[in-house]
Amino acid sequence: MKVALVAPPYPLELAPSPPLGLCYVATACETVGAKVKIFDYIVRRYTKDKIKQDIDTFRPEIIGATSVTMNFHIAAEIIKTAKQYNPSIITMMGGPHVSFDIENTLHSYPEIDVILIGEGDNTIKEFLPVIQDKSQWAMVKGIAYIDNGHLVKTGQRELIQNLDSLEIPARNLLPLSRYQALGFPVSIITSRGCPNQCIFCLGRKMVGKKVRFRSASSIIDEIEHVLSYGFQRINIADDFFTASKKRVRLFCNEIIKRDINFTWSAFARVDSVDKKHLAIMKNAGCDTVCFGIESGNLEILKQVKKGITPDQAIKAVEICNDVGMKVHASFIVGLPGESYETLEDTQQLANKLDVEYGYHFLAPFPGTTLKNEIKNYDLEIISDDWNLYDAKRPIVKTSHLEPEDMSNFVDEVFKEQQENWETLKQAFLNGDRSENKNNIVEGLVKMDFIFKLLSEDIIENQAPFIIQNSSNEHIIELSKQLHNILGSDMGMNIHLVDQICSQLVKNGYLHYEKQGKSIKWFWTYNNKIKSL
Ligand code: B12
Ligand code: SF4
Repeated sequence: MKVALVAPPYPLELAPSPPLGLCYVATACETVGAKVKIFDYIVRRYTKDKIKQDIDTFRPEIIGATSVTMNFHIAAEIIKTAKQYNPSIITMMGGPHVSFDIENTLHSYPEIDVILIGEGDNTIKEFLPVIQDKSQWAMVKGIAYIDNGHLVKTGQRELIQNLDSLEIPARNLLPLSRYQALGFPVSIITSRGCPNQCIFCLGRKMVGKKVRFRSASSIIDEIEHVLSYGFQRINIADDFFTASKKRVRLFCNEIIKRDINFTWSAFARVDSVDKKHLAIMKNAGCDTVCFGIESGNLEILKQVKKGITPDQAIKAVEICNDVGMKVHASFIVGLPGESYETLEDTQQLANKLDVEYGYHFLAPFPGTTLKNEIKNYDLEIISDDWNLYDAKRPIVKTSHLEPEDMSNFVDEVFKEQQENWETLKQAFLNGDRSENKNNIVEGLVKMDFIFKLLSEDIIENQAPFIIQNSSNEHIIELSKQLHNILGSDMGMNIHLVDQICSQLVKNGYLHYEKQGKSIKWFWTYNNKIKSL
C-alpha cells in the first residue's frame, strides 16, 4: 500500500522547520508495511500541477494531510485537487485544527474522507490495514467520517502510555538539505502532555493533561540520529519541557555522558525554572528558553488560567540572566478583557524584562475553552476565516478595544524596531558592514533569499547552462542567473548572491549534474541520499 503525506505550505515568518507530527505518522505507516512519501510543499512550491505530478510519479492509494487552523484551507484545497484528479484515492486529514472542528470539516469538505482525531500514531497503524474496507472503519477508535450522510465518530483513542515504544520519526523522508539550507532548528519532543489549563491553548487537549515522558536514552538516540544528518541545532518542542526537574537532570546528564555537541532551545514556564536546573541545561548545550508570559496584567493571567504572575516572570528572567541563558518571551494581545491599561501593563513588563520578545494576536482556535465558552468572556470573535488565524492580525475585540486599537498598539511598539531594522538592512545591502548586529541582518537577508529560491522552485526551473573554462565558473554563472531572477529585486548585490550560492554548494545542499556540455543544478535530498 502506498501512502502520500502532505505538508502544506506556510510562510517564512512562522519558522518553517521539518514537520514533526507528519514524520511520526510516516513512521507509523511504515511499521504496518506501507510505502510512504512525504509531499513537502513547505520548502517546495505548491501548485495544482505539482500535486498531480507527484501523484503520477508515486501513485498513492491514500493521501493524508496535516494542518493547523491557519493553513487548513490550503491543506483542504490540496486534498480536493488530489481527489478530483484521482477519485479512487482515499483522503484523510489530522492535526490540531480538524481534530476539534470535525463536523464542520467533514460536511463542508466532502473531499476529505476521514479525520484522524488527536494523537495519530496508533490510530493510523490500526486504520491502514482496513482502510480499503469502509465497513470496518467503525471498529477503529479515534476517527470520524460521513457514512450515508451521517457523521460517525468512533470511540475515543487512548493516549500512548509508553512513548519509548514509538520509533524515531521518519525525517529521512523529508528533503532535509532544503531545511538545512534555511537554517531553522529541528524540533524533537521528549514528552507529550501538559497539566496546565490555559484557556487559549490546545496543547493539553491534543496530548492530555498527564505528562508522558520519554526515557533520556531514547531521546538522545534520536538526537544522535538527527545530528547524523548534519543538523547542529535542536528545538525541544514539548508543551512543557520543564514539567519534571528530575527528568531535566537525567536528560542533561545523558547528553554530557555521551559527549554530544549541539546547541538547543526549549519551551518552559516561568514558574517551573530554578537556577540549579537552568545551569544544568546551560551546561548541556541549551542556550535559549522560550517563555509564554502572555500578559503583564495579573487579572488577565488569572482569567486565562495561565497560573503564573508577572513577578514570577521577572524572577525567572533574572535567574536566566544569572546563568547566561538567553530568553525569548511571548505575549498575547487581545485576551479577554484586554484594554489600553492591560496592554500598558504588558508593555511595562516587557520593558522591565529587557529580553527579546514578540507579540502575537489572540487566535481563538476551535476546541479551546476560550472558543467553546466564549459567552463567559469579555471577547467577541470577528472572523471565522481560518486564513486569518495566524496570530499576525487581530480577529477579536473586547468591550474596551476594537481590532484596530490592538493593531495600532503593536504597530506603535514595533515601529521604532521596524524602522531600525529597515535602516540596518539597507545599510547592509549597501555594503556597510560596520554594525555589530550585522550577523543577524545577514542571516535574515540570506534566509529570505533561500526561502524564495525554495518555495518558488527557482533552481528547478533554471534551464541547463553551458560552461566553458574554469572550475568555479559554474557557481559564478549560477550566481549571475539567480541575481538577475531574484537578487536584484531584493536589493542584493551580485557578491552577496555569490556568497550564498558558494555556501549552498560547499555545504552540499546544491549539486549539479552534467548534461553533455551543459550542467543542471538541483537541490540534494539529504547528506545520505543525493536525490530521489
Ligand atoms: C512544536 C510546535 C510548533 C513548532 C513546530 C515545529 C515543527 N516543525 O514540528 C513551531 C514553533 C514552529 C510552531 C509553529 C506554529 N504553531 Co505550533 N505548536 C507546537 C506544539 C507545542 C507541539 C507540536 C508537536 O510537534 N507535537 C508533537 C507531534 C507528534 O504531534 P502533532 O504535530 O500534533 O501530530 C500528531 C497528531 O496531530 C496527528 N497528526 C498530525 N498531522 C497528521 C496528519 C495525518 C494524515 C494523520 C493521520 C495524523 C496527523 O498525528 C501526529 C502524531 O501523533 C503544539 C501544541 C501541541 N501539543 O499540539 C503547538 C500548536 C500545534 N501550534 C499552534 C500554532 C497556532 C502554531 C503557529 C500558527 C504559530 C502562530 N503564529 O501562532 C505556527 C504554525 C506552524 C505550522 N504550520 O505548523 C497551535 C495550533 C492550533 C491550531 N488549531 O491551529 C498549537 C496546537 C498550540 C496552541 N496554540 O494551542 N509550533
Ligand atoms: S500554554 Fe503552555 S502551559 Fe498553558 S496549557 Fe498550553 S502548553 Fe500548557
